[in-house]
Amino acid sequence: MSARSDATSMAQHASEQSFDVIVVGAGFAGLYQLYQLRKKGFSVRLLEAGAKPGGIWYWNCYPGARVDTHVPIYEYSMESLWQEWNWSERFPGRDELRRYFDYVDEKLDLSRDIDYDTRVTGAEFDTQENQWRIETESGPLYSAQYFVLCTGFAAKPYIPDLKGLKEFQGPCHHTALWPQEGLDLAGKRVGVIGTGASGVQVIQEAAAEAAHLTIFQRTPMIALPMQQQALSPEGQAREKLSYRERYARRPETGAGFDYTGREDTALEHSQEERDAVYDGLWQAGGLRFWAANFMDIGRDEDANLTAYNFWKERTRARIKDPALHEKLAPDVPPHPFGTKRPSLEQNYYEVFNQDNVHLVDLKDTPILEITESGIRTGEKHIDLDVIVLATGFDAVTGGLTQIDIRGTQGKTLKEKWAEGVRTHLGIASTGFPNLLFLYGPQSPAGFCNGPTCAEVQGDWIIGLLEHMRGGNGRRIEPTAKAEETWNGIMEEIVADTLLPKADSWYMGANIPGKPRQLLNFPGVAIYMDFCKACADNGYEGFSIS
Ligand code: N01
Repeated sequence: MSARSDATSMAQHASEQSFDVIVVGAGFAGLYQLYQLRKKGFSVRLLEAGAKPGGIWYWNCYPGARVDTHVPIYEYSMESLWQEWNWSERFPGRDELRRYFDYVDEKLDLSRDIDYDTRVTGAEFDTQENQWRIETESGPLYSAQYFVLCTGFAAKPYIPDLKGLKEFQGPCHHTALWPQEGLDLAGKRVGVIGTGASGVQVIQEAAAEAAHLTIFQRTPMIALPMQQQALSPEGQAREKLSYRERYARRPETGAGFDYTGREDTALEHSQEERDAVYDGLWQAGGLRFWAANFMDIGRDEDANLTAYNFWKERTRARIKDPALHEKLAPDVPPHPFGTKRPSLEQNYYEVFNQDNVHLVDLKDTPILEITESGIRTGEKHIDLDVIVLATGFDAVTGGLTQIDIRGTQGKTLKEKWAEGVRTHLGIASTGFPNLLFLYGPQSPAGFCNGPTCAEVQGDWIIGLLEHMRGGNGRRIEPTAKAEETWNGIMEEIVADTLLPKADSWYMGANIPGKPRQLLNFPGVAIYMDFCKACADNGYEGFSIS
């Protein structure tokens, strides 16, 4: 290093703020890390790109944004928090979720240790000092012994390379980059591209307000009835008697809910028996038809088809125009049911009975280009005032690889994972010492209720940091062998499921060129057994020095 760059580097270090732990992301996972680590005496700073806490619920302020996990399962299990908090609906909307985060922030006094409007852009590991040096878009530099990334699974929106997209003169927003001040759709000609969970939610709102709504669908969504309910404070006071048991059950289930999948198979039952089960799950609503269903639905195509056919019949009965039946609920499933995440809907299928709503099936008439005033398909030009890009995310890995993270082997995390993700337990990656990620690739993340994993995976990470602080070392990273073993376990799991049969974000298949692999570990309880065994065996698979 030259004398000049030496001096620059010393000056940089002098202006750095230094901590034991830097946490990135003020969603469920990051806030939990901040609160618990601070309580245990670590010096912690949380860096957040948004202006307020909430993570995904800060950014996703598009019309209709609403959680698809029921409360009280979708909240922290800390009694000091839930005793004094009540919800107005079983599946709360975005504004209420944001109020919950403000409440948590105030109760736990979190914001004093958070730097908002601070997007982390890069980080480099200093092998001499065992410190991460962290850069931000707005300028401030930080250093920390441990760098804990809680960026969530959907931190990097995906905008497809549509010809002419920049030409459009009206408002055009991705759902996760929606203007915080809102956008009035009333009386407008609105086009929505994408029919995933975000698309379904915007469509339901826009259909009620827009003069005309055009829905550009590539793949039909297999959406399930939400069965929304209003909640009263009195009802919740009664329910709270069972909260402790319900929270204790969350990590013992498949998806971190208060229910789990059945142990019997669809195919061992007669159609009548099966349909009775399906009907019960349907009426109960939420994600039960997916996550509390027969054990073979996710593994056996014949079993899967029985669930799909039940869904198809129920759904078609709601759509008046028979020509739309095949478009929205086709005879042949677009992919096995549940291999793409089902969305919850309230009146999604009735929307297509409205005169102001028009479906464009992109398989018949693809988008040719976006113009100044609308969208040209293979059939015609559609005049629009607003375009909504509900086109999803570079999910699970994108939030991590969009940060220029440089480890000890001369590679960025993005370069290391260019051919596929490798981690140990979905928590750390070889060559990136003292870097830990929560809700990340090869952990349950997309298959796990957020608050559940924030707590159980979060506690495991906190345990690891306490272990290190207890005089066991200053540097930790997985061995290459442990990564290969974990990857082998993931491959074995995916081979036993129907998941590879869909071009889903679970498989990395929604992003052109992204390696195709199962990005998340399906099964919270089993995953936590692996984590516990690792810790019980002295953090087996990690090299500590
Ligand atoms: O994204 P998606 P999302 N031309 O990837 C289409 C969670 N979430 O933001 O299916 C035309 O699911 C794409 O089509 P196809 C939830 O976990 C939760 O909706 O690839 N269309 C698809 O229809 C969810 O799974 C909540 O053929 C294009 C859509 O865009 C995850 O976030 C609410 C296209 C993308 O769907 C992601 O959901 C919202 C193109 N070039 C989100 N490219 C709740 O809690 C993509 N598409 C309720």
